[in-house]
Amino acid sequence: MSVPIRNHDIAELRRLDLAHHLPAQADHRLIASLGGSRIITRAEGSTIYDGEGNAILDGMAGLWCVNVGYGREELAKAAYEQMLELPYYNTFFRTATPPTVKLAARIASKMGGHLSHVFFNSSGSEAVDTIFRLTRHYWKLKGQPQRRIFISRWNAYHGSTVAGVSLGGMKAMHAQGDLPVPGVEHVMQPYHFGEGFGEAPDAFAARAAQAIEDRILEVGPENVAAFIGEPLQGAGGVIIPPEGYWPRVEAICRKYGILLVCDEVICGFGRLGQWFGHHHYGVKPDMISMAKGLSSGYLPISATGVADHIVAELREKGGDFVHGYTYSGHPTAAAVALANLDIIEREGLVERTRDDTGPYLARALATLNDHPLVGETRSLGLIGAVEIVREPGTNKRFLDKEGEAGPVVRDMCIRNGLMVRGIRDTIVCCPPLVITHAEIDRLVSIIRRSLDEAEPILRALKPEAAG
Ligand code: PXG
Repeated sequence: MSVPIRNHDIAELRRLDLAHHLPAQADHRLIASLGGSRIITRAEGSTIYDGEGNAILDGMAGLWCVNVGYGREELAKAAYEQMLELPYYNTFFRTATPPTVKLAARIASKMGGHLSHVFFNSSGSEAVDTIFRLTRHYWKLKGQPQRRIFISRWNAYHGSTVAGVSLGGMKAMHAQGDLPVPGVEHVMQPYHFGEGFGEAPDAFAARAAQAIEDRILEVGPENVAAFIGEPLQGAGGVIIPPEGYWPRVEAICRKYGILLVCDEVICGFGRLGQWFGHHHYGVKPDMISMAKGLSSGYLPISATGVADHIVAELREKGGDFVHGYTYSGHPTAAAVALANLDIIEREGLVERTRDDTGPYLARALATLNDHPLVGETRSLGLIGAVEIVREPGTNKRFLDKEGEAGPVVRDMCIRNGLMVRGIRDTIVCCPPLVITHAEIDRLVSIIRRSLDEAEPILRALKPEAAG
């Protein structure tokens, strides 16, 4: 790389971090006790470097987003050139810019089917807010304003805004904001290992889908606007539904005339070995949200894909859809996204994930199945999970509680040079789509070593004395 390595004063940065910065989704007392955040200073390929000079294999692609890996000069050039020509203009006043229009057409060609329009936003949360507003507006235009209810799943993640948290199924997030807003119903998630252990996968898929139909009937099908779900729940712990789940969900939505919405913020742009997660599961959503891999995180940009029949309603009935953001269709972010899609196509990253690195990761993770702390490994494309349990062959957790083991193993992994997330007791990974076989081998060997090191600590855990 031609960029010189800058010498940062890391101690001073950590001091300023504590003095002035509130990092996202943080335990601020814990960060203060640690003397500030870990400062990440640079990255290349699938490796990040921190201020202490540690090289860390980025098993999370940043935050599930750096699909093309770090250090891509052509994305920097795309931003530079677009900034000189037209850094910013909006799309509010019957205006658009060249990169915005080209990106819309490019995304439409990837979505295919009856999804041929997109609405631009800057983040996944905003893309979900757009879905929330457009869904309710659509049903009003259709003369069915009572269709206001969204059905979602517990443990879903749809963002951090009021609509995102409400549609999401994270109880801790609901509790902090007195959410969800009215009109959101949550049903069981298709988490076979956690909620259907020992059950035949297809019977479990049928039961999880039936929970959706039951709730629809409970609240009245005529009141339900949409079902929303991530094709595969990422932040919830890489919950991969059994294959029979999504076709059943789609059939239920069609039966009651309910919109089907897929949140593709993590699953989009090759993560599951297809351009979009719903392509893998073979369903046809009416709206989708996408972000992260759209620009590989190089600049913030997101989009909401909208089906033709919804666009037709907007066109036919007319009137303003009074919704939009200053940065909707940001030309520089769009130019970077276009260059990012060029890379994904040119390097065949979607196909490589489907045919090569995805199956390779699955085989590599499966080698951990003999470890006494591993209850299950699973993956699809380049997203995977390792379930940590007290007794192999079971789903029993340490101290019979969730969340005792995950943070211990995660911290070991990071110390051993691998960035992963520990979600409750599930170690999850979602590496850049450019990860190599050798790096996948390293990822798995660091997880094994970290499990080995964590085992005596976990086996020594004692329940806190009562009272
Ligand atoms: N939908 C899904 C499926 C997501 O994964 C969002 C929406 C929101 O996107 P923005 O860009 O507004 O963050 C996401 C984001 C985690 C974690 O803890 C996951 C996400 C974001 C932050 C943390 O794993 N996913």
